Amino acid sequence: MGNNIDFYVASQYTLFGTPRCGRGIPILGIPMEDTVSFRPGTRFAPSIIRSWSQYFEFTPTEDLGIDPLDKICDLGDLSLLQGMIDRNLERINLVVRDAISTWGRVINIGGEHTLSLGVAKAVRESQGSYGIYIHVDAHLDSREEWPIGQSLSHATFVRHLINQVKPQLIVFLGFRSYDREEMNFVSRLENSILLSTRDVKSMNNHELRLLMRGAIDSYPGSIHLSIDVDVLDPSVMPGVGNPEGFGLSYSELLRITKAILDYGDSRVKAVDIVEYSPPNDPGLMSLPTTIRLILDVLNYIRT
Ligand SMILES: [Mn+2]
Repeated sequence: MGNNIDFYVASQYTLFGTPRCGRGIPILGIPMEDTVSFRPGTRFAPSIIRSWSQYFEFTPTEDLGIDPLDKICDLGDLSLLQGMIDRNLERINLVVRDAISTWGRVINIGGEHTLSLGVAKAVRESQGSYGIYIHVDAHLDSREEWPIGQSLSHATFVRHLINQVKPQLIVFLGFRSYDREEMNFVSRLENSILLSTRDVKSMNNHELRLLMRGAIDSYPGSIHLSIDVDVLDPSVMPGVGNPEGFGLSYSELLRITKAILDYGDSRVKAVDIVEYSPPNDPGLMSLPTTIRLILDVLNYIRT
């Protein structure tokens, strides 16, 4: 890991008890939480996911006859500087870039959604270009400012990503709660696909897969998949900072994820699973679903 080894904290547990990296697809915890606008707590997600994962069966939802844990190794957590957004994003960029260069791809466990901006820069710099950004989220995260006066936060970072990283295609999936101004902004984007929660729910699996395949085939280059778990319904995933009703079911999210990982294949350079917030999770009832989502991503991602 070159000179960036100082930025790691080796955790007491590894995810699902897998070896530290190593060989395989690396899992990196990014406990960034610097720009929270409502209920805090995402910084605690990577460590609690690791410790609880020891006690689960490692069975993915769809049994493909493979052990998804054979594919991965654990990088531990990134060590961050509380409240220092720019330095943290730069550190994420450095370490994720190293990880992609060394292992070909990386799976990041957040942390707040803003970390995906650092990951996007790392994808761009490791590949020399940036292809498709896929934003699976109840929100568009594309406000000009939020809170008012703050340019960079977890509610605005996609606008920075568009301006700084310049994706060839941006896909918004599962949104249902937005400000009119940010909707106007994303509707005017060239090379974008917008599928609201209602749209996703109205499509069958075949239609969804056709659409994902068409999108992925029409642009070459890297794919960066960023999943905010608040895209799920609060009855499934109450443990988030900014819950929104009428969310996706787990099987709807799984269809989307599978289609992207199937068609994206080796072009998928980074998957971010962000915004799980243990302090906002009554009885930690969202934790089994969060762990299952990680396991299902491991099951479908190509080595
Ligand atoms: Mn988000």
